[in-house]
Amino acid sequence: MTMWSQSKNDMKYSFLDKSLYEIKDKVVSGERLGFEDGIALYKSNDIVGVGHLADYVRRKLHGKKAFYVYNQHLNFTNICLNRCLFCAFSRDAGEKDAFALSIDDVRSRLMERINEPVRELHVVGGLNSSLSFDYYIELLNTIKEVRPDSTIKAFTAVEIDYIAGIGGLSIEETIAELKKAGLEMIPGGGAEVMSDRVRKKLFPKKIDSNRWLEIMEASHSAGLTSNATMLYGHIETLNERVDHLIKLRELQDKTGGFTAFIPLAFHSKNTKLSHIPSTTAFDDLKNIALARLMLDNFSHIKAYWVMIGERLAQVALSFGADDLDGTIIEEKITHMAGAKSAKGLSRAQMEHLISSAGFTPVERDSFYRLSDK
Ligand code: V47
Ligand code: SF4
Repeated sequence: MTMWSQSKNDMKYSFLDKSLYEIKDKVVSGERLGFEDGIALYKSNDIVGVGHLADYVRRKLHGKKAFYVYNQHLNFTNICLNRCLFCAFSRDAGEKDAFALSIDDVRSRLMERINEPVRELHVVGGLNSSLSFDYYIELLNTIKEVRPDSTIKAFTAVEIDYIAGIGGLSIEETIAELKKAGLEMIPGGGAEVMSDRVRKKLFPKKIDSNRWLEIMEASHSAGLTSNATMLYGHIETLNERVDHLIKLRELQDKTGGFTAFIPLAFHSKNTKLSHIPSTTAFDDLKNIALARLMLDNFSHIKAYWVMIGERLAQVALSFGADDLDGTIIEEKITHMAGAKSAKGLSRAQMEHLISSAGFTPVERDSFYRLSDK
């Protein structure tokens, strides 16, 4: 049984794609969708019909509310041992625009915005062999010292695996140490597409999907919530996408520790895959809607405006998304790969995007508690 469930007559709608009627009955009665339903939804050209199903679920869960957070991104290093083929952000040590922030640099970055009501710090970086285990601890301590009232959402499962390696600790011990230093939530990156085939071709050095899931499970057991992502629009197949969503759903059944899912649209500029064209609006909306329909045990689906643009993110609110992520201030990872969206949004811009799409803006913290602004 899903988080919602109603009578079969709850939705009157004429679908152009007749195969969607069967899925509609399942959605309305709260029956879990299977692998074949996922494939049928991805293959359907009835984008409005697919969106209507997702919007039905979205409205059952959140009504007209659309969430966002006042957050700041902090990328502490772009030096990375993995050098995934889809990444325009990473550099080898010694390259001219390679960087690693000292703890003092981190402090100054935070101080630059100290008068802004930042409620969440999103902190991620590459796997940089010149940073020690103590650096990560000091990084968290410093952020907590400068911003005691903000939540630290930091280090993807890929980084946690790496930090455990340099510290010579188990994953459980590493998470306990990071938590003690101020870590409160894990971002959803690094999952990419959970397929060995894609991993071999695009990110052979990165941890595999079993390890990613294992680290997420350990984080949830330690009482940390996390997000989950899927990078789409490169060489993945529809089967691999649906399989990815089902793997996340299975772990969520076990732990309940995921907060939001964020589909990430691949941007190819300045990467080794620059021949791959941008994702289309059609596919971006499909991924939002599919996530809402397949991930029946996830509370929130984010339309990450940085990747799909502010304008499409607004439309995504009617295709299953209930969250626009955050104000961000300065985004690097996607902009280095050619994103045309703004680098940050003000609270007023965010609220305008939401209210002009017919929704009620709700400023939240990392745990979806409401703002006291
Ligand atoms: O793990 C890297 C992806 C991720 C590219 O948890 C790219 O709240 C598109 O995970 N084109 C990092 N995507 C971003 C991320 C995230 C963002 C916002 C919120 C949250 C959250 C998490 O970005 C990486 C990778 O999957 N990525 N390069 C690229 N060229
Ligand atoms: Fe490194 Fe992450 Fe970029 Fe891969 S996506 S090269 S792990 S920074």
